[in-house]
Amino acid sequence: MTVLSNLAPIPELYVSYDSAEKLKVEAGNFKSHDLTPRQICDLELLMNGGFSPLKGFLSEEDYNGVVENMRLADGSLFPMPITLDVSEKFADTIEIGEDIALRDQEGVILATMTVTDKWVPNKSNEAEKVFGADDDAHPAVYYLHNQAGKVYLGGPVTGIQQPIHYDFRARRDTPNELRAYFRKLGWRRIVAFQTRNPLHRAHQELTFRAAKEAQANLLIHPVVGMTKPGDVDHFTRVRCYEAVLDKYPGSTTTMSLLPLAMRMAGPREAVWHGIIRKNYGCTHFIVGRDHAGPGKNSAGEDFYGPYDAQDLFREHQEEIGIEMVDFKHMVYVQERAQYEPNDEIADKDDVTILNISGTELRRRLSEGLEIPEWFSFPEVVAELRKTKPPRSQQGFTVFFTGFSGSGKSTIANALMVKLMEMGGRPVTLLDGDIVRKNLSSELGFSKEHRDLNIRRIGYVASEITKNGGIAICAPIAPYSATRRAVREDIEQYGAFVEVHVATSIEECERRDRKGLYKLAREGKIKEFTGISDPYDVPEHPELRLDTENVDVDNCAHQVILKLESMGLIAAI
Ligand code: PPS
Repeated sequence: MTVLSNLAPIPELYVSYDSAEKLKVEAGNFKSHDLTPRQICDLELLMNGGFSPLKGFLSEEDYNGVVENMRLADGSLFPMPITLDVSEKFADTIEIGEDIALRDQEGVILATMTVTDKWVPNKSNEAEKVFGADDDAHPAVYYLHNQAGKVYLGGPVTGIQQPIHYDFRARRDTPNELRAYFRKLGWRRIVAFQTRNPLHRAHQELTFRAAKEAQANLLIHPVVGMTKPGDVDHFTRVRCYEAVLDKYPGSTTTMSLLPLAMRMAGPREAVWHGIIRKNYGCTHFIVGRDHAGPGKNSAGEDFYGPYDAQDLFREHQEEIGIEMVDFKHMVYVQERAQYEPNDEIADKDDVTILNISGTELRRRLSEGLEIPEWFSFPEVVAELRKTKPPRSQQGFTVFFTGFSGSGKSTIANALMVKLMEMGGRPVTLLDGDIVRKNLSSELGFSKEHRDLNIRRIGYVASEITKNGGIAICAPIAPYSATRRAVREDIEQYGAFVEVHVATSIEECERRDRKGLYKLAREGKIKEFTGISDPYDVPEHPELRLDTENVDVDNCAHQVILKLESMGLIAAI
């Protein structure tokens, strides 16, 4: 197929400046929905034409078509349900035909929507059909079941203003801005490269080759909306991309940032990415091995086959009007000191092929090990090292859990002193009793209040961890689901070391240091953990401490040894 770009402007959903000002005032009286970060990304691409032909959040009929066979009710191809999920409580207040205001997280009205549809989706069916499995290990399925509201609202959107971005403004373009840029430069064949990772030499080589093969100019089009949890943050990535841009021959290549919220939907996602790039004026699109793959499912297997995305894209490229350039797996051939496509190396047995996987790269970064020049550019490695110092310099949280009187506070204090003696990072102790005097002074011991207490401790610990400090927490934290949630909050920024202080309830009651067990037995304290309220024993803590036959100093020392074995403190 031969595609030449049609760079005429595409329709946007914005009203004119004057009308926007009026509409904004009017919309102040509408019921309003505060958009989630993902919905803000979706809205931006709806309004600027990136999701063309969509004119708003999907109606029920369009949704059913997209879920079942990747088509809107009018037959146009669209593989991803772009839906406005809301709470039941909000949905109950909305009448069909009503206009609502869509606000960002600070309350700024970005758009209005006329609600034409309101329905409760079958989320399991959506998960099966769109993502291939109803399995929470898939990040978009997890989102669907655990974060998205129960009800979907659909209807056409009227754009008032773009979401506000304060970062990298000069690098952000709407489809029409990019089309105008291509027109101005006389670019008629443009190959887009989608990425959510830093670029290393192999990527630079493959994108360069793809552009040569397609006889096209190159658009590096990284996603800066939402990517897979755990990815390198986009601030770091953009600084890395800027360093790599200099490595391409002058004026052949440009970079623009795409505010997309990825779903990691593999084959469907690839087709969606193609439609978006077509809207941005591109003629070619690079599709890799395992494009937008979400990793392993809960049975430890890949969600999609490595070439499923390429196969589905090939089927639809004519209709989208964008040609696929399939990704070459580039490897480094040491003897020839260059990158070559793996499947084109005829003398494989006679040469040394070098490759560093993503996992190996992360290991080297976290342990402060060398990253060779053949693998990446020094500027990129320097940026990555700034964001991800070795583990022994990163922040982390030690989270003690156990019954009242189990010895958590005493061991936590001893640990704090030992860590302060070592120096290097600030140490903060968030002890159960102290937190309840300060941060959570108004809370009691109902399940709801305990959860709130632990989530607050987790929030403070995650901030400390993010900023390179050591947080030591010592609450009872009786419920495993809450501990898991706190672990997830903290692991975005650093290690979470759960230590179960496994003193038995009998021993705690025998010690009864504060006299509380006696009162609990007498019914004078209600909902007392271990007596009249449950404690979920941690199944897989990083460390379990037996305090009944071991002294405090030794317990704290066991924690230090654990931290050392995890690389969190330098060897002692
Ligand atoms: S929780 O469940 O994690 O929110 O509890 P936490 O904040 O760690 O509890 C701190 C101390 O409160 C005392 N206390 C009780 N504990 C358990 N159940 C009930 N009903 C209760 N009422 C008061 C108890 O002494 C806890 O102190 P520690 O330091 O654990 O001995």
